[in-house]
Formats: sequence, C-alpha cells, structure tokens
Amino acid sequence: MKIGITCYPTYGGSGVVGTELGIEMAARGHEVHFISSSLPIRLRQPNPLITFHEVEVMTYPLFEYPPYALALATKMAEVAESASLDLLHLHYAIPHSVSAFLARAMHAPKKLPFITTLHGTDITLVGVNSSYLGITRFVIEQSDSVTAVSQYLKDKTIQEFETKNNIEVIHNFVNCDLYCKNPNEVLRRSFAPDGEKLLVHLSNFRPVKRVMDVMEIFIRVREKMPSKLLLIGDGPDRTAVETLAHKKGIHQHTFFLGKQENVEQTLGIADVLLLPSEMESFGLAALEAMACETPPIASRVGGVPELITHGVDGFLADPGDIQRMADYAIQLLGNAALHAEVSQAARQTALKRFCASLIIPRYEELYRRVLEQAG
Ligand code: GMT
Repeated sequence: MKIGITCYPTYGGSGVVGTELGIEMAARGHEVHFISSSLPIRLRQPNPLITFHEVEVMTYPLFEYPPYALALATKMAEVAESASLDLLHLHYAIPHSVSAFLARAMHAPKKLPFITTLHGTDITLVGVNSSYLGITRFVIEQSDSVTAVSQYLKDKTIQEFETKNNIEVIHNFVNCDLYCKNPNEVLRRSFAPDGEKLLVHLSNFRPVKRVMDVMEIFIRVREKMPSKLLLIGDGPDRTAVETLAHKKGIHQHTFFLGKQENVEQTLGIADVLLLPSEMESFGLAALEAMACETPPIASRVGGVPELITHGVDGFLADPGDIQRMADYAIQLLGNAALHAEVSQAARQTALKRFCASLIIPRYEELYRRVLEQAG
C-alpha cells in the first residue's frame, strides 16, 4: 500500500504514534509518505520506503494567522497525485483531518479515503472548545474511518459529539524489541554514581502533565532514600519546574535532559516512571517505560487504567494526590522483590497486549477494509 501520514512532528504522543506507525508500516513493505511541517522527531533512520514531504506555509502581511491547514491540504493533494497514494492517515483531528477532507475533494474523481486517529486533547480540550467543536464533529463524520487510542476516548467522543460514525478502538503500541531494559551500567552510573534510585518523567511539559507534581513527588521520595530524577522533554512548564527544583535545593539531583531522540535508552536505566497527569487518553510514556521494565506510577484518569493494572504492573492514584504517589514510589523502590515482580509484570503487559507486532496488523487490516469500501 501507499500510505500518506500526517502528524505533529514535535514532541508529543500523537506525533510519536504516527511516526512509529509509519516506520512499522515501511518495515512491512508499505510505501509511506509523511506530510508535515517538519521532519517528525522519531524519524531518525533513512529508509528507502519512507519519504518526507515538508509543508511550507507562505506568510503574507495580510495574514494574521498563516493558513497552515490550507497549505497542508494542497501538499496532501499534490503528494496523492505524484505518489499515487492509496489513503491518508491523520493523527490528531485538528487541523489534519480538515486538510484531508479538502485534499480528498481536490483529488476527485480519483479516490483518496482518509482515516482519523483521535489521540486525546483533539477531543477532550481542543475539539470540545466552541471554536472547533463544529469542525471536529464534521471531520469525524466525514472520515472514511475513525479510530481512538482507548475505549475511554471512544466513549468520550460519542458523548461529546453524538457522532454516528463508527469508532474503532486501536490501543497504542510499542516496539518491544527496541524498548527493553537497558543494561548500560555506565550510563546509569553517570546519573547515579552512588547507587541512587533513578526516577524518570517523559512528557511535553504542558500543564495537563502536572510536571510540578513530578518534582513534589521526587522531593518526598528523596527525603526517604538517595535518588535522582531524570526529566525528558521540554515545553511551557519546564522553567517553572526548574525554578522549583532550585528553590527546594534539589536541582543538583535533577537532570533536565530536554528533547531526546532515543528515549528507550533513558527509560531503560530508570527504576520508576512518574506520570501524574491531569488527563491521559492513553499514556504512551507509561507503556514505553513498561516495555523497558520500568514500572509507572500514574494518575487514574482517562484511558490509563486500560493500560496499567493497579498493584500489578504499576500504581495508580488520583491526579494531584502527590503524597500517595510518593508513598507508592517509596514502597516500590524500597522493596527489591516487589520492584522485580512489578517490573516483570509491566514488561509482560507490554509484550502480551501492546506490542507493535500485535497492533500494527490491526491498522493494516483497517487500511484494507477502507480501501475495499472506497472501491
Ligand atoms: O497530549 C496531548 O495534548 C495530545 C497528544 C500528543 O500529541 O501528545 O497526547 C495524547 O496522545 C497520546 C498518544 O496517543 C496519548 O498517549 C496521550 O495520553 C494523549 N494525551 C492526553 O490525552 C493528554
């Protein structure tokens, strides 16, 4: 198949899923065309079956807001023609699915079906906002197929948009060969030279991630045992979190690593992942950590309980319950047998339910179905 994929190229779960899906599709012999504003961050290796098409947005003094969605639609239609695309797959509805709707109309009478994968805030924050509600409902209805990354997100979408279009749940996935325990002791000791425990957080540092809570949890853990905190990613809340670390006198125990390319290496040396988000429709960072045998301590919100079974392969607490999350971390890090058991269970969950080898065939099957229906 010849597949066009559009996602946000920056740090964020939907971009990661879109990019990893393209890489997995190429590994299965499909031709993949990424159409985006810049090279997606996880697209690290050159691949003869993957082409990147950059969307350039012309600015003009009259435009208060450069019309990216239109430039994207134009590029999608161009690539559909030049590469004879079979379909488009959009990750995050706004504005990608709107552009795909236009591209499909521009490409007529030739067929260009499009699939929308809903990731989270495209429904829970952006889509339900009155500025975008109507257009989000419209593109959900117009998509040739819609998928959601969790049952929670599917239910939420039906509840908010009363859509009649069928929504299929396809959970997020992880490459279990790439994401596994990292035995690199040298790397681990570079952060924790005296055998300290290693806690890790991975996000785009947006308010919804509650990164301040990560620091508060870490402060409580550090009071009980020598430990270090690794923070992967960047975003609007980073400065405030760094300031808090300085204020509390623990900055020398924290490592702000910024945007990393090979997150599996860092996740794979850590002892625990902290994900105290306000909302997660799935919680991809937790899954990636679990595959690396790093148990997550996360908020019991959204689709997270579909991934983490409390007390078995990780721990869950209400968002904002910093003390409880810290207590779970202390319990886990202070008990080697429990830690080993939960770490193994986390890896098993990733292997048995969320491995790319299990999930990617579901997307392939969906693509075939959509192409059949489109005739
Ligand atoms: O976090 C967002 O605002 C959007 C999105 C992204 O691009 O990072 O994240 C969502 O999609 C991820 C991949 O499907 C999910 O793992 C995240 O849980 C989800 N984030 C939220 O629901 C807040």
